[in-house]
Amino acid sequence: MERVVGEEVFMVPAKDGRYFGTRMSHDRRQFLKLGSLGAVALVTACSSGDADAPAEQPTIGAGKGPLVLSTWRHGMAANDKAWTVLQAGGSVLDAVEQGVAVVESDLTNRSVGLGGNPDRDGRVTLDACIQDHEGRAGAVAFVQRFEHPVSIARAIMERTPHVMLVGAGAEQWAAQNGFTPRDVEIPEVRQAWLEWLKTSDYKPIVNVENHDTIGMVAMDAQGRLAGSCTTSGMAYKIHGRVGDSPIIGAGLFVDGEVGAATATGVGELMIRTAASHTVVELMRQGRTATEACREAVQRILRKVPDTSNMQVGLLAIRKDGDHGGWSHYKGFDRAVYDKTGARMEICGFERAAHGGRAGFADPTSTPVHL
Ligand code: SD4
Repeated sequence: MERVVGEEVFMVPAKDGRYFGTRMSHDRRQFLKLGSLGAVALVTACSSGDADAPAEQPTIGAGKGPLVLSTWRHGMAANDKAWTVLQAGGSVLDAVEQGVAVVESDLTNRSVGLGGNPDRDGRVTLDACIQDHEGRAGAVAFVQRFEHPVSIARAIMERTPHVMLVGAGAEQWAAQNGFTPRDVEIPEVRQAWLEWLKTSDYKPIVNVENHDTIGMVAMDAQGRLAGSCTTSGMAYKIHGRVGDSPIIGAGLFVDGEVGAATATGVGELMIRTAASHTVVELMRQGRTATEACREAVQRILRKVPDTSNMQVGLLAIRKDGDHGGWSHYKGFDRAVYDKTGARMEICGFERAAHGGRAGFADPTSTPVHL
């Protein structure tokens, strides 16, 4: 599809609750944006009694939750759990914590939890974060021997004045606050690491596991948002390396007024570009979730010189219920759970394969700018 100059595709809610794409000129979009900006400014100024109060950016109206989205196929089991929590009346924060905890406990998973691949010193080190509707956040990085780093992250958020604890300090705090360390030795993981040591060749391979980091974003029936992200990071990384997954704004970002985004792939790329925050800010400016993810992926590809063989996958929920994802290389998919049930959806991508052209494989969203 050719790029349409001066127009963009927007997702518009239809009566049946689904979304369809419609084109809107920049002029009209700008007009609508300014219109809602004016309305917000008016309300803000009236309620505060301050005529000079700065105008807020427009917020996006609450949509039709519940909705749970997470990265890769292992997200199906995580979403199931999150959905059950929401159906039982649990909070959306409980849902995103307990959802990804299912994958953390799965010792067959080689990129999340204690079953993950080790770093180059043979140690499994874990990163995680969580963020709620109010923007409160907790994170933990470079921790060893704890099954649920996401729960430690939540405890840091709720019980300390800090956002992030790392390494030995985080482990000490966790042990003192009700978390029990656990030793896990998986012979085949150790064997693979010993094999790797023979060449010690550190090289990201696109989608080689296809069940990487789990990032989850969710919305409850009232439109409240939350997100979580947890990983054992890149296999055979340098001991001490921390990726994007526990970094608020890089691996996860939630803004209760706008939407939420999370990331998977080579974390350094997300950290350098604050990728999840970028996605949320683009949605604030009026992009659909898919458009925002795509623009953020393209920005990474523009800003970082050599991204060949490096996967980046972003997915997002907009507060009005629109959701989508985009990746650098083909192969990134997302697990979705909404009122119509649970399913996998393929995300759009920039490259089909090495040197391939951009494509679009998302049946739920409208292609833009291909
Ligand atoms: C990291 N982003 O540690 C994680 C790894 C990952 O798909 O997501 N792999 O950089």
